[in-house]
Amino acid sequence: MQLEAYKIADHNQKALEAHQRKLSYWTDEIANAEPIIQKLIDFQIAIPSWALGTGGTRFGRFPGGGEPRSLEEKIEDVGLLHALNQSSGAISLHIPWDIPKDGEAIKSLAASFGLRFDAMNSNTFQDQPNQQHSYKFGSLQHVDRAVRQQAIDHNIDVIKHGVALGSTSLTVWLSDGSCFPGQLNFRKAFERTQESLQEIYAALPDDWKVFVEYKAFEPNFYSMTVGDWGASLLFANKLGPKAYTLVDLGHHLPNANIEQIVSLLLMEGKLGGFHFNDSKYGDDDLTVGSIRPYQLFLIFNELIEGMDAKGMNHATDLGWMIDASHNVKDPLEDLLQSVEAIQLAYAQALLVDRSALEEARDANDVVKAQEILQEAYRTDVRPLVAEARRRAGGALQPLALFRQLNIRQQLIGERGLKTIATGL
Ligand code: AOS
Ligand code: ZN
Ligand code: ZN
Ligand code: ZN
Repeated sequence: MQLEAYKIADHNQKALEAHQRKLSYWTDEIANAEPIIQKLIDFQIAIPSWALGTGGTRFGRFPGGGEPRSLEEKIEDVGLLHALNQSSGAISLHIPWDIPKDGEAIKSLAASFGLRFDAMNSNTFQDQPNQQHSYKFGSLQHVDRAVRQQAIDHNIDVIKHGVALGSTSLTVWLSDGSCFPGQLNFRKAFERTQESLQEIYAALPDDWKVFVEYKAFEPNFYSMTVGDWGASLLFANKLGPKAYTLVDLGHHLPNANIEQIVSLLLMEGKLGGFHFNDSKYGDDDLTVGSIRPYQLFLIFNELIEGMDAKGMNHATDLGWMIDASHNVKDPLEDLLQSVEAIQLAYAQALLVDRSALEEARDANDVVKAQEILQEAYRTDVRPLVAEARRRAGGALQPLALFRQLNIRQQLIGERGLKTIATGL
């Protein structure tokens, strides 16, 4: 289904008066409201194809109905999100879950919804039917050259699919590692992984980037070969200028200072992109901003500081993506919440008075520094974010409109109650 523009216009018309009252504070009192609104309009967050279905856990799966049955329907779902919020203008595909049968047709379908293709994701953490070698003991790190070659070839194949769709980046997340002490020679595993990545790197087109995603644990529980930002940065540095580190918010050991990691990676010019989600315990992949919104704000604070210091373009110079998947919410409602949480944190971080903060730091005024950050964090920026959406042609209240229009019921009507999206 496609969301007709008049439905959004009707909704906005009804909500306009109340919205303008809230917005007037901004336009009257805040000098830099306009540039913030423009930055919010420009900022787009890619939706991963695997977040469009209800995620499973290792204990069970409870699909909610009307889930996309094909790549075409996944694109349609992201098109719906984008029509509602005008901030989800890209989709990130996963091979082999989303192999396009006809690249040109898929590309023009996406374009009809105003979508482009973000990073392509390879998969060497599962064995596929008819696959010759197993990844049980790793892929790019494997002791057997033939297994490594199979994984390398797969990644190169993913790049080819991406080229056909106009994507310009590859995300490599490896489950490689070991479950028990003694199982793996860490150094040799690293070196083999490095060699394999080098071959993938060599196949990258000129304008492509490769993102090396790290993860502290799971599915391997003793060691992960790309286990932290240190390992990822080592790989990225050895590979060359097209290789970057990718930060997934759920991939750290408990209480890690992610904002500091972000700051240092930016300093090194090696931060490539983000997988946004939230968590309390591990790689929980919960809705962005649902557990630790202050951390999210602090991360954006460092992102803006570091990107501005390098003259980077917020909207285009890093890969912004959600990576979430869970089993109790409507996936589309959840994604609307996640995108909004990201925009709120971004807007709040844009409000930080940076020169005052530097002054407070130089004066060792710890209290002042904290006040400056929390002043921004405690500001209600929802009217600004809504205004950015409205100006871009989206809905003032995307979630409310999604419910009013009974979109899920319509999708169930079209697709059926018992559909399962391919993915995690
Ligand atoms: C796995 O934990 C990583 O977060 C991956 O980025 C992602 O979830 C996976 O690639 C989906 O296939
Ligand atoms: Zn991830
Ligand atoms: Zn993950
Ligand atoms: Zn995750």
